[in-house]
Amino acid sequence: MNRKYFDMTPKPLRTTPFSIFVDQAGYYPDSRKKAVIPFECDSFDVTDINGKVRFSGQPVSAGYDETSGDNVWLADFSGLREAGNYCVKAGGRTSAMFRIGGDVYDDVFSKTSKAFYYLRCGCGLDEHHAGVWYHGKCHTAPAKLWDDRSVTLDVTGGWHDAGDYGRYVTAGACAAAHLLYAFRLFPDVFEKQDLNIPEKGIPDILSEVRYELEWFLKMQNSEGGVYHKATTAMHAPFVMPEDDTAEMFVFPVSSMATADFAAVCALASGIYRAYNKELSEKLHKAAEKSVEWLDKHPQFIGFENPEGCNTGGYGERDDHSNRFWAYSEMYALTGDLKYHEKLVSALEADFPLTALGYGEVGGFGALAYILCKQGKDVNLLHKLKNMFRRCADELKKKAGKCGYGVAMESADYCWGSNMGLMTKAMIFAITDVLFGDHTCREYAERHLHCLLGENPLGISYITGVGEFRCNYPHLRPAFADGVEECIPGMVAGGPNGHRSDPFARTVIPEGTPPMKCYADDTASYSLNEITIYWNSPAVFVLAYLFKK
Ligand code: 9MR
Ligand code: ZN
Repeated sequence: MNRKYFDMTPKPLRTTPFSIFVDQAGYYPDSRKKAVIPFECDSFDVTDINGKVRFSGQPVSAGYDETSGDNVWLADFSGLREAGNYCVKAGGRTSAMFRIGGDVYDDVFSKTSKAFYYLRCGCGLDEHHAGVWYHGKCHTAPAKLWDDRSVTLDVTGGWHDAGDYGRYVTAGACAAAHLLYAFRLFPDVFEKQDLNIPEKGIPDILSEVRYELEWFLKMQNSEGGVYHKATTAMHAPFVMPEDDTAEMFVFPVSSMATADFAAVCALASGIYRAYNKELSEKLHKAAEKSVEWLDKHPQFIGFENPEGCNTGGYGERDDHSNRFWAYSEMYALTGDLKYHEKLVSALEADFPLTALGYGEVGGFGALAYILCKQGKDVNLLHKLKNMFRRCADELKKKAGKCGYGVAMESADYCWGSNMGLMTKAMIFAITDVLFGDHTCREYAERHLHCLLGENPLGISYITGVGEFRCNYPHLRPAFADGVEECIPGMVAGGPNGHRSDPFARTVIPEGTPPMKCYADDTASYSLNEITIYWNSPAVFVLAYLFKK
């Protein structure tokens, strides 16, 4: 079967067969464990796979939850610590099967980390490493500069951004930064990880990120400016990547791409120094060249799609946070005071200092400064650290108001809401690391539980993980490969109250509570696409929670 043609006819929505909601990957033995029950009942049981009752309790009301539109009750079974497979049962209804054990996140950590390999562009995926999801070499032809078609460039490599085959520098820098900071803060959990990828010798996650870094390096021009993106003019049809043979273009330099490039190359230079000196030096020089470009071009150079192009824009309104991030990473790498001056003056602009996104990147710049070994201005250090603590405190309050224990308000359910869910969990992880506030761990776990099925749709938002999981993301190869089981480890964008595509508006009635505005259907790009920077924060959170 080769389903080459994409069918937008609404299909009946698959709905969860479960009415009690749990993390379908499971729970650590010593963690708090709470199933969410959206109906009133007097008691609940936790049964093992032979149907034997292993724990019983009384659900506690958590009141009305605005984001799901339900009254919810919590079934706390934290007292059950024995490893095994279980279900929660109440009022004649049941949850999905889940496990309790010390290794419950091994599989999902491995799959979400491996997802980047499946998105590699330009190399082809062989059966040995990709299993049934192998495919041919894609996007290998030379690209043309959009603004001067007489110039051809080699920009092969890197990861496909998402469900589309575009490659965008700011989006890639964000994903790489999540992964590199995860490695930096939790190196042990990556040292042992075996992702079955072609490269050997250094931790697999670093080989994987290197694949993206090598592509970044090709996106820098001779003056140090960095091209914003490499894509075809229009999004490809739903074909395999090797069948997307439309002409590839390289779009103009933006100051955001240049700054993010400098930042991530500087960050990577420091990390790869211990593994590959040559690469580390190459990254250092490239970063330096791009910050020089930034100095020469103090004005903001944004990006908007030119006429005749409909691929991703990733436009930003300003580049303040990007410049701050670049100077902060350069200072962290070199200790050169000229970068300290520049990062301090970049801070005169007003932007969020805990943001870990693809547009607002202030949190990465803050982390660079906080974690670096160079001399620091103590007041600035405290200010930046306390931003994370204050943010975590705010998020704890919000999480307390939500029946599912996540710091998500109605407005947070926008396009790619699962990124918000995971970057909030990152804030908890970072606050735990910086302040030793271990209460953060339980909050981060609840955010992960929500992603993995403890949500009002009872669905795991990660392909290949959980008994009832998304399987039909808006992801070209997953559609075109004819394989029923989706490429595993991909995080779906998730619920989006705005229902920002025609399919979503057709199948999800207006007024649906935002946490329920989701459909596992290829047609819905605003609910069910995948992207590298929705996967990467999940990897960060899993690395934090991972138990050795
Ligand atoms: O992730 C982006 C989301 O936050 C925006 O709301 C949306 C609309 O501008 O665009 C998303 O980014 C898409 C990008 O432009 C192209 N590749 C797929 C991305 C995910 O949908
Ligand atoms: Zn490709």
